[in-house]
Amino acid sequence: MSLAHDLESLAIDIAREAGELARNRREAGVAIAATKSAIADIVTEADREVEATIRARLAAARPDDGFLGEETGAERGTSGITWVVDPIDGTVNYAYGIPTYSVSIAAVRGEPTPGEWEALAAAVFHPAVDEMFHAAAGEGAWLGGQRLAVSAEIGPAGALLATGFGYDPETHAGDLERVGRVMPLARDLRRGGSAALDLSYVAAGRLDGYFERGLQPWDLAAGSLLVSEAGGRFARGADDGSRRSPLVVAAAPGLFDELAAAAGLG
Ligand code: LIP
Repeated sequence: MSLAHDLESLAIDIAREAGELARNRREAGVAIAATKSAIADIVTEADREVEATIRARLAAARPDDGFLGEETGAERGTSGITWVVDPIDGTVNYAYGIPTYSVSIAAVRGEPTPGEWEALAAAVFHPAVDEMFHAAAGEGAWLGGQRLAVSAEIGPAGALLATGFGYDPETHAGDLERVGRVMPLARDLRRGGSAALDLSYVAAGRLDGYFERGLQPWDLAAGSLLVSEAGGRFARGADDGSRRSPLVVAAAPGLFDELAAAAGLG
């Protein structure tokens, strides 16, 4: 078996265990532990517990690997492999009891920076519906045992798109202006609240395209590999020196260029 396949298997096992822990904590009741970049950017005690569980399992299995997690930050390893982890992607949904949240785990080689890393393996687990999206580099994208492919074509009514909005209210005007530019391409727009699931749905052909500005590496690391392994295109704009991370666009090949241009991917 390839290294990518072995990393994928480990990611799947840990994502499932972590997702079941997150679901159990949700059923027992969720406490907001703190706010982060903005008052709307919350972290729950479950986020912290789930990330600690993932980190411990990875350290036990592959002690020389690095780690980059949403809640506990970065730790360099010596193996050249770094795990990029969002323990609960869709934290606000999770806190409100909306079941659209996921565990996102990716293994990358090289500098753990989007655009510089080589993504090797991905697992995105959606506990509420027991769906495991996974991929190993060069070995396709899968939902369980079903091979995934992005939309083959965009229907006559237009594209089904998804996006998201930043935690900082100051960013909403620009985000809404971007939606206005993109809507002529769309039959409709979804705002699910988990970037990892949005990207997984592009890979599965459940969405034709996705665009959002402000994502962190852990939001997109696994989902971007799923999209590319499912025959889709994923791109992240250049850093403009602002606090806000660049726009990302993911779509089926037939839609990507038009969506990227309308969304303003520089
Ligand atoms: C979330 C993303 C979502 C975005 C939210 C937030 P988190 O990640 O998955 O797409 O719109 O603002 O960044 O914070 O729940 O891990």
